Amino acid sequence: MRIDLISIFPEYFDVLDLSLIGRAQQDGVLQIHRHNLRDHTEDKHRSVDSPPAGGGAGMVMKPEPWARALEVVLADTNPALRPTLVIPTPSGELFTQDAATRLAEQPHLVFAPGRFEGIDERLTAWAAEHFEVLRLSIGDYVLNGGEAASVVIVEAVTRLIPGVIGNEASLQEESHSEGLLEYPVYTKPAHWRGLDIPEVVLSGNHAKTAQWRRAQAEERTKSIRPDLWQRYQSS
Ligand code: JBK
Repeated sequence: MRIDLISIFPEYFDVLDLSLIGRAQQDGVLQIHRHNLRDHTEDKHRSVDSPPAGGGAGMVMKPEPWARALEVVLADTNPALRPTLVIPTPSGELFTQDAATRLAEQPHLVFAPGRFEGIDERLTAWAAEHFEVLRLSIGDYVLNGGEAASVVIVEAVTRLIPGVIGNEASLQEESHSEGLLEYPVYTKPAHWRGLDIPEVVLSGNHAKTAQWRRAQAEERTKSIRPDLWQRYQSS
């Protein structure tokens, strides 16, 4: 998979050189390209924002530097493969594990994380001629920009690509892939600071342990995430 990230803070994405994603790049499973949005401005101040048309608070990102940066990415892309453009925004569709699974099947993802009050709406319309455009939100809270959301999406998506994480079983068993929260987990020692591992977990009875884990997962989901519980029951 190829990933292009365009930002006024391209160094933000240095974290993607660490750990499993860094290894995947070294192994050639992933190609990650970073671009500085300001390299695609034309004025001497390299400005990327201006006040909102119609008034209001804050600043809006101008569409032209984004279009130029995206054209540079397109120039380096097989035109037959329509890349996916991800615009992280609190006004987008909620990014879920299902969305991660779909994105993991794409050959080329491009991220356009905005700062300030977001990107001029016309950028989306222009980009739709060249990209599959997805406006995605990672959740209902306020961030300083789309960079952190981009990192979250890249991590959730790339770990699903064969060869990025070693252990397929742990990938499968992960919370959310079944629609339930994870059951409680323990490790040695059996007694720790006056707290014990539940007996059934130490019993060596795999059927009983599996039953207990399932019950715990259901109990947790019911009380902590009634929204997930409803969907789980109706599926
Ligand atoms: C938020 O993807 N998001 O959720 C997001 C992107 C950019 C700014 C934001 O405040 N929540």
